[in-house]
Amino acid sequence: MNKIDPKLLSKFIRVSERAAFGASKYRGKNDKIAADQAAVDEMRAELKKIEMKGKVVIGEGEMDEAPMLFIGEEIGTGTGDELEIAVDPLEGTNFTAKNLPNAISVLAVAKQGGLLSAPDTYMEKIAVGSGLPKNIVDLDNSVEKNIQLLAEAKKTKPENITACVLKRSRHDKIVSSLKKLNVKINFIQDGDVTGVISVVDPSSSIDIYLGIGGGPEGVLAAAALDCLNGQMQTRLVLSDQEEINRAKKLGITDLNKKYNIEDMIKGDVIFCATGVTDGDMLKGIKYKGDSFEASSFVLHKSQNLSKKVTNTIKK
Ligand code: VTB
Repeated sequence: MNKIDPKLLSKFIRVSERAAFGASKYRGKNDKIAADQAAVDEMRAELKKIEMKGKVVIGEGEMDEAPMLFIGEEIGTGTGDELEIAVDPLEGTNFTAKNLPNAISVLAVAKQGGLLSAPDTYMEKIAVGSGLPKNIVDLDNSVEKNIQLLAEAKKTKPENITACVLKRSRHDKIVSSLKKLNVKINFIQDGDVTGVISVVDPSSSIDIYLGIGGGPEGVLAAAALDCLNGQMQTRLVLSDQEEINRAKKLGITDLNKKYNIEDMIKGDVIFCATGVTDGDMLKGIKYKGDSFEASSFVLHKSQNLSKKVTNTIKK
């Protein structure tokens, strides 16, 4: 495997740490736009310092919107390895604005051509943890069938399965199927990157993630699951011609393609997430005088590395 230089790992951790710090200043301030902007500014400033020929493939917006950290934006010093970066400087803008749990700053890094360039549209997602038969669940199966197959593989009954679902009316049908099977449902208000990752988190009781969320968030979660041997399948939801055109512009030709992890993430990958507010996976940013403490979840596939780190950093 063409590896990402392990020396870059601490630098990427610093990127999500600083972005989380930026967002943390707006916790409970009821201003999700300012919180997002602060995370973007910090993330961008930190990415600029890294010795790489970096390119944003998943960012804050698509090319013609020209925000900061847009798809196609070149970042880094311009020397070094060619890397692709997927960012979500603030996943959980509502959580931050209301000072609720589970806001994170997140990024993934791969070698050139390693990340699916997903448009900012919705995406169907289904994910399960490690140690299960390959392709055990499938987006084309009914919810009932997927749950039955999963329960059988886990040598248990559907009533002992816990599913994580984003609380949205578009998921009513999924929810009623789950209820019929007596599956336990863990609803989340936002933040399906954390929701999907919960299927591989040993401290969580989630067995399966189901539903429709953001496309960019899907690729970020896939990066994490790839490092932790989870399974995930996704499919873009393109609801009008404008969205179809946007997908095509990003090089997507088969609009109905079902993506497994290996279709979204190729080769080596790094994943870093830092807590903004306290959450299930991570603690939020803590202020300590002229420093702050940041807790991150860090993965690097080629090093088989998975760790939680807490660093103290000068403001
Ligand atoms: C999704 C989900 C995100 O926002 O994008 C969701 O992937 C938006 O869905 O994790 P709605 O349009 O229904 O609100 C998040 O929950 C947070 O960014």
